[in-house]
Amino acid sequence: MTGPELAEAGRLLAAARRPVVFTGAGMSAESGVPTFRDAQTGLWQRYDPQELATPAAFRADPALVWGWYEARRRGVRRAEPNPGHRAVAAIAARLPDTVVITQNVDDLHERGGVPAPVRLHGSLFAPRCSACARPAPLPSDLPPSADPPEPHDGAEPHGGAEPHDGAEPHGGAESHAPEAHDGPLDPPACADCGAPVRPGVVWFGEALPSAALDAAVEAASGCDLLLTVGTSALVHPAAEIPLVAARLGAPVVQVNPVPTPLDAICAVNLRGPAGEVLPALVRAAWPGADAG
Ligand code: BV8
Ligand code: ZN
Repeated sequence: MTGPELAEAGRLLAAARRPVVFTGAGMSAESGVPTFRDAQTGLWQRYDPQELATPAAFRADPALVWGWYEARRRGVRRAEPNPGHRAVAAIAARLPDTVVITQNVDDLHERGGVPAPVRLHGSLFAPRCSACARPAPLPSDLPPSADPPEPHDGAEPHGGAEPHDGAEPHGGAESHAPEAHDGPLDPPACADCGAPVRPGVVWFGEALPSAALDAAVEAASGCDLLLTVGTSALVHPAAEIPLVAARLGAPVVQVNPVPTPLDAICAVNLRGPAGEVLPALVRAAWPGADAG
């Protein structure tokens, strides 16, 4: 990507001291993590994500919803941060007052070099009890001494037993049970109260974590540039964060291959994929810089 828009966006970034980088699912698209707009795959294509991501869906069918999140968590585990994630880390490394705010529940910002993004919608890696909110271990993180997963085809438990599908034994319990199973999966029970464990994400109809929302509004209110990357800006209250920055006079630069409701408030709209545009933007701001 080149051209006057990129040069202008580069100028705005080079002049910034307190930038906010606000990201959505498009940020991780080039890492192979489907966006909410993308069609779901396999069993899940029968379901609308906005219906599955609700307390009502979990109450109605905990195994279906837990299975969906386990499938997404496995997908993210197999994914790698893309050059866009690394460019965001390069901006934060160069400008220490950068605040990264994400709607994503994957951990690719952290793995891409941004240690503590503000997480508006939670994480796939922070399960907790659906009743007492006690943090729960990730199924795959169960210590080896924990009782082995239920044999699901009458074969011996996995540890040391014959491979159950004739193939080489997979490495470790995690890659076994969850890998083989891409459907409904009973959520573990809370070690304290026995209630089902739920994913540590914010479901539709649920309030955002107040600390994260407050930190996001504060950062957007005090920023001197807001970079919005890969969001359709349709989910609230997250979609209001770029508006807070614009209302207080900060320039907003958007990275998205297609127009969104944010176009009108943006000083510059960079039409392209984050994995290509963000490294180019870092180089436009700081020629010769390592874009991560
Ligand atoms: C609440 C976690 C009340 C779970 C998520 C005001 C107006 C209208 C509706 C509402 C409103 N206020 C509240 C609502 C209701 C609702 C809402 O916003 N509904 C929408 C759909 C109309 N909001 C809520 O329910 C919120 N809670 O309001 O609670 C309350 C208050 C107090 C007390 C009690 C209750 C909670 C919302 C959070 C829901 N959880 N995620 C999970 O992930 O499973 S939202 C989830 O969807 C994501 O986190 C993300 O936020 C959203 C998806 O949006 P995007 O990230 O933007 O992704 P999308 O797929 O849409 O678009 C991708 C974009 O990337 C596209 O533009 C595409 O062009 C672009 N792209 C693609 N490839 C690339 C790219 N860009 C760059 N590079 C590429 N390569
Ligand atoms: Zn509990």
